[in-house]
Order: sequence, then structure tokens, then C-alpha cells
Amino acid sequence: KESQAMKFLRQHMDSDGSSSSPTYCNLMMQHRNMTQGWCKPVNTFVHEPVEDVQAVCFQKKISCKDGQSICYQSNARMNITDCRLTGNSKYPNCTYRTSQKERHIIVACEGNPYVPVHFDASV
Ligand code: 139
Repeated sequence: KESQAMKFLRQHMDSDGSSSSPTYCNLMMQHRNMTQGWCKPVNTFVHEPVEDVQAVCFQKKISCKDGQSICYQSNARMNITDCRLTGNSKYPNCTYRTSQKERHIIVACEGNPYVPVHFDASV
């Protein structure tokens, strides 16, 4: 079975990639199985080494968007791609807008080892 940590890697890590192409999100959202059953509306891919993203669990503590749990904000800006479902996209044809950004990422972490399990936001 896929652990929460493995799910984060599948949904949010693309260390060796970059979103140089406008079709990046259409291809990656499908390839990483986020368009099965429904079109996941928003998803961020991080183009940085896995160790650098895992290290965020030990960086700046902040509250998550839910206002309840603890999240962590990266000290450094990271190279990311946001994928956002377009308004006229209809399942099973999930079409996304691809936007490349340099931002601080915010994640929630769980487990032992303590690793990212949820992508909260970028700022
Ligand atoms: P999600 O099911 O939210 O979390 P994604 O991050 O891929 O999966 N968990 C938390 N879940 C929510 N809020 C917290 N504070 C949590 N702390 C721990 C995976 C698992 O993580 C655990 C839970 O057990 C949960 O099942 O916001 C909705 C989706 O949109 C994505 C990220 C999120 O899905 N998103 C949003 C982005 O990828 N980028 C953005 O900029 C914004």
C-alpha cells in the first residue's frame, strides 16, 4: 500500500523536471494519477532535491491553512510549478494551467522519520 509519505512524493515531487512547457500540468497530472475518478483542482510540483524538501519539516514552524495543525515554511524559495484546473475543464478531460514560480513552500509533516505528507501552500 502507498504510504502518506510516498503519496506526497508521487503528487508533489519532480526534482529532475521543470515546467518549461505549457502542457506540463496536463501531462504530469495524468502521469502521476491525479486525474483518475476526478480532476484534482490544484496541485504543486517541486523541482528541488527530495532531501531539501524533506528538510522543510525542520524549518520555520507556522500554522497551517486549517488554523489547527502545525505546518513548516521553507527558509529558501524553491522552484515550483502550480497546476490549476481550468474553468471549462470537464472530467475525464482534465485540463490545467501551468505556472512556474519561485516561492517558499509550506508543508505538513508526520511520522518517524518525520517527512512531508501534505502540501499546504506557497508564499
Ligand atoms: P491532502 O489530502 O491535503 O493531505 P495534498 O496535500 O496532496 O493531500 N495532513 C493534513 N492534511 C491537511 N491539512 C493539514 N494541515 C494536514 N496535516 C497532515 C495528505 C494527508 O496529509 C495529512 C492528512 O492525513 C491528509 O490525508 O489543499 C488540498 C490539496 O490541494 C493541494 C494540496 C492538497 O492535497 N495544493 C493546494 C497544492 O498542491 N498546492 C497549493 O498551493 C495548494
